[in-house]
Amino acid sequence: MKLTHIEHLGIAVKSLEDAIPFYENVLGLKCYAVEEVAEQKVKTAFFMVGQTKIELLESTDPEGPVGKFIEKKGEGIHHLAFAVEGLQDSLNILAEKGINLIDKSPRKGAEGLNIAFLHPKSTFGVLTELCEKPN
Ligand code: CMX
Repeated sequence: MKLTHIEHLGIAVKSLEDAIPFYENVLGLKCYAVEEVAEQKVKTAFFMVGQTKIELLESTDPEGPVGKFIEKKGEGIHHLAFAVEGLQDSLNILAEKGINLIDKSPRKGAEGLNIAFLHPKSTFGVLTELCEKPN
């Protein structure tokens, strides 16, 4: 497997409207995109810090993954996403090693990336995402 960098950090918030001003006015970052990912039942807002993104996640459905997370744990760090070279090959390697894959093959995520999640029960409590830019 070849992880190249931390692609983004996902942070669950109750409201993008409430959270964005903290990142912009207090931390001095710029929100460069807001995007709804209907399949994931979230609305996302992106900020760049160096080569790493911060992805704020607001749930659009209480039964979605972020809605359930906030209900159970409250706002906070939701997932860690690594950029990887060769996503499908990496998933095959992880499956061989007995890692619990939420996605056995890549699907489309925000910003057109191919993504796949690993279950937090297999990754020491951190929901882990692997991302790859499409060719
Ligand atoms: N980080 C760490 N642990 C988490 C978690 C998270 N983000 N979300 C759930 N868990 C834990 C739960 O606390 C629970 O632990 P316990 O059994 O100890 O209580 C366990 O995982 C299973 O939780 P669950 O409630 O039974 O299962 P869920 O139905 O909530 O599903 C998960 C959990 C991770 C499988 C689901 O959220 C998922 O498939 N996530 C991947 C997709 C996703 O998160 N999309 C949103 C972001 C999209 C984007 O970035 O664009």
